[in-house]
Amino acid sequence: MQRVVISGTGLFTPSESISNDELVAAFNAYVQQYNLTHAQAIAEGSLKPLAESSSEFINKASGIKSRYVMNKSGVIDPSRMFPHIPERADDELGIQAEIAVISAREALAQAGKTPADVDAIIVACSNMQRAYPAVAIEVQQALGCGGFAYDMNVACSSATFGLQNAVDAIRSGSARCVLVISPEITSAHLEFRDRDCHFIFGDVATTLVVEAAETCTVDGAFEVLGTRLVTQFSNAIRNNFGFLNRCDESGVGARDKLFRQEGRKVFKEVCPMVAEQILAHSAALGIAVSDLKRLWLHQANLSMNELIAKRVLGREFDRDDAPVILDEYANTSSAGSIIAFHKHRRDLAAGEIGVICSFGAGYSIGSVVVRRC
Ligand code: CO8
Repeated sequence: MQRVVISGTGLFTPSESISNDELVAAFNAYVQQYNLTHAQAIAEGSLKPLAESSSEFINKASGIKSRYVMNKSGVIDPSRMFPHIPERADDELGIQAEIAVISAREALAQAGKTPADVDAIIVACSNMQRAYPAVAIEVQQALGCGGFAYDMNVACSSATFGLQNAVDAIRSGSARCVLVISPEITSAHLEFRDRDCHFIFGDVATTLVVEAAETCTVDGAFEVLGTRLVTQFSNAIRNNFGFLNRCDESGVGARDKLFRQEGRKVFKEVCPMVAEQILAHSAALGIAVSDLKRLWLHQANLSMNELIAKRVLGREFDRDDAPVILDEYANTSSAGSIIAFHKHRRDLAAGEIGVICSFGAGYSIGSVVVRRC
């Protein structure tokens, strides 16, 4: 069977970051204004007052300390509470394609490849900025690549699902070098006026260069030993935004057209599934748990990752075993585990093994077992 490697990674990080304190100050100013505006209805009992948020809660419940965003001023303006991202003309490069291209160029340089070497691009992320043409095809043109390109969405698991598609394409011979790009502008689909989730997400773009081992020219690539995907339907993480919305005017702009979740339920249901998947996947490949050097986990919640790492590795949580980037980046949906891989893989010695694992809405879980070449 054709051996496949990940030979390069790229990361685009927005220049603007919001600390918990800044986010909470904006949120609480919004809450105070809301309660003032609706003071009469609240006093009459027909409307519930909104409760304030706190940095202590956010840090303790999630481990998140800050998040990068494409636009900070709109998010922390209490009279707006969402990013300001101006529309662009059809003949300009779109914002999602722009950040995708930046991360792709870094990944290609790291892999020692040029756009001419790439024959497939998969843009895999939670939210696409339009229905068509595919963002991936726009990226293909902007980079100057040949071959084919398409978009796919499996929420937080998009990158690992895209990675399996890339590996399968190379093994089947339909491509030799594939870019898996995750440009996540999650701030546009987050309700910053909802205390339960206003702190969760951040923006970023990542790229993986996936190619046949025989074409790889750089040191330190990671061979893909196996990929395993699983899905199980759940409404616990859901966003009803879509093209049918306009067909029922009563729902336009309603809360369910943005991200929402039952965080506790997700936590309880997903953690055991993820630990089981990593253990079963490693066992199926004949890899002992003691040989797993690193877990590059989806970055949604620190306690979640501590629990999963403990269950899989059977020892106390150590950031070296399962690197944490969510403190700085928050949940960047499909890009989270790839940022962890991008930043924390170079210290592995040749032959050492790790697992990239994503999980999220769907539910969906993707695990990819890799070995440093
Ligand atoms: N400040 C102060 N208090 C608060 C706040 C706040 N901001 N928010 C809630 N509280 C209060 C609650 O009201 C509650 O009070 P009470 O006990 O009186 O009822 C108390 O704090 C505890 O609330 P929770 O039970 O909600 O708190 P948890 O400890 O469970 O923490 C988390 C909440 C952080 C959400 C946690 O449950 C979690 O992280 N769960 C996992 C979530 C997860 O992994 N989700 C994956 C989603 S990502 C994904 O799949 C991608 C989707 C696509 C992305 C699209 C981009 C937008």
